[in-house]
Order: sequence, then C-alpha cells, then structure tokens
Amino acid sequence: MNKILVIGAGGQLGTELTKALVDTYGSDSVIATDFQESAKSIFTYCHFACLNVLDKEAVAHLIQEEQVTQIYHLAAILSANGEKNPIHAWDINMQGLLHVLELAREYKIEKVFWPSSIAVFGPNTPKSNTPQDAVKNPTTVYGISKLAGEHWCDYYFNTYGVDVRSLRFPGLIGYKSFPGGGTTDYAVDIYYKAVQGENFTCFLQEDTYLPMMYMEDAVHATLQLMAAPASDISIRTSYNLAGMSFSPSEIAAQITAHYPEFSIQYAPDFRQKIADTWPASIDDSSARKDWGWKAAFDLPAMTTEIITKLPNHLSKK
Ligand code: AKB
Repeated sequence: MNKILVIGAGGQLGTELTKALVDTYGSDSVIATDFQESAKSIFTYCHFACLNVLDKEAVAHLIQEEQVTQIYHLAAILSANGEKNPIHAWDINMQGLLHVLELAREYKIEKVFWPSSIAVFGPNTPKSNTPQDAVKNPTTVYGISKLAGEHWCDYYFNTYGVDVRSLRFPGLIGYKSFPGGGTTDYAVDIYYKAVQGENFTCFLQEDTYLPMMYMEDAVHATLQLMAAPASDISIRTSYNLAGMSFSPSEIAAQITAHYPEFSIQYAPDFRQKIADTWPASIDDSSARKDWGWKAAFDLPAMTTEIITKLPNHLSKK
C-alpha cells in the first residue's frame, strides 16, 4: 500500500493536492503535515501531524513510524516573502529539500515530488515561449534556491537513484486557499475582491504578462507526472509547465465581463522588479512529449469557474 507524506500540506498547493491524493489513494494512505498546528482544521478527512521539515529527526521518525513510501515536499517561502528575509528563505527552501532527499535515499522512498518554479529564470532568459533549457540567472533568493534545488534533485537521481520528480510551476490560481508571499498572488486576490464587491489595487503594472495556471491543472499535472513510468521521465531537474499567460489588465477585463461595476487601479511596488525578470510565456513541449501533459483551463474558463464557485466557498467560512 502507498503511504504518502505531504510536507507543507497547509499551503496553497498542498490544500488542494492533499485532497486529490486522498481521493485517488484513500484517506489511510495520506499523512498531511504542516509546521502550523492550525492547519489540522483543514485535514478532517485524513491523518494530520505537525511537522517542521527543518527538524530532520522528526521527519525521519514519521517516515519510519508510518512506513512512508512517497513524499510530496511542498514547504517553501515564495518569491516576495523570500526577499524580506533571504537567509531564512534559503534555510527553509534548501535545507528542507536536502533533508527530504537525504531521508529518501536512506529510507529507500519510492518517489519524491518537489515543486520548482518559473522563478528559476531571470532577466537574460528569453521572455516569450521560454524553452526548457533557456539560460537561468534568477535574481530572487527564492529563484536561486529553486534552481539549486533542481540540480540537487538531478544529483540525487543520478548518484543515488532517488526517483525525484519536479515541475516548474507558473503562478498558481485557486479559490479554495489563499497564497502567501508570491509575486503572482495578485491574480488570486483580484477574484476575492471582485466577488466581495470590492475594487482592486494591483501591485503590478497593467501590462505585466506572466505565466499562470489554474489550480485544478496544477494538481492534475502533479498526479500525472507522479503516475508516469520512471522510464518516461527524461528530465530530472524540473519540467517547464504552461497553462495560460495574461496581464493584470486582461484578467480585470475578464472579471468586468461578470461584474461590470468592478474596477482596478495600479500601484506597482517591489514585486514589479521581480515580475520583470520572469518569462511571459513558457514552452512545455518536453512535458507534453514525455508524459502527455496538456492544460485544460484558459483565462475565460478559469474566470467563469472561480466566479461561479468562490461565493459559495466564502459563504461556508
Ligand atoms: C511566486 O510568485 O513566488 C510563486 C511562483 C511563481 O513560484 N507563485
């Protein structure tokens, strides 16, 4: 039987991915963990444990006790928050991953998933349709840690045979949980404001194109990558992954079609400088070729879905 340990389950991706793992493998097969005890209230449908990935002994103990066979390591400090405390971000992002990779080697974990990001790219990267192997010169500590992490994953696969798989996620947009500390997070906040009848002040300029993805696609991509035969995985750093690309003015126009009263203002802050170094769109042909990836949601489909479902979600809170 699979025993899946999710580290950082209380975050934006973890909240939805853990539910999908439970739906796929059953509640007895999944242990959700987070460093915040308060995350327990989310996971009424599976086992939960409070776990700090920096405490290697505690992670090792849980792996042994629960006979863990797979690890999804999601805990990270995102781009904008990382810039506020770079050394702390490096510790969480890098040391956390090294603990997981070492323990995966030691305890012969069958598979590991670790998310990377478009933040590995930088100002010298081609902006449009960014290729898998494009030059990478990240300017944020988050991007530097993701790029180093990708190479550690590749190293553990090549040197120790650890079956670690990774995706370079674009900005993830979902309505079930709120992201924290990312540069792409405006694209979540804007829907919350719109459905609550509020206007929105955007911290990016109106014409800033960034790669984005609806959460359902992100969860689907993760499950698909992890279910693929190991022989199909030709990239052990991390796969480029594309969903859609849009600017703040384009998402605002989609929302206005549903809420004609909605309006947006622009007040770019330090996050603009981060966004300016990232790609506008991504070439994900390797993911398509190797394990059949194809995104289902574009901007209009995602907007309709969120605007239909978010009010009901908010009313239950
Ligand atoms: C961020 O904005 O930091 C993240 C990311 C693109 O990885 N959403």
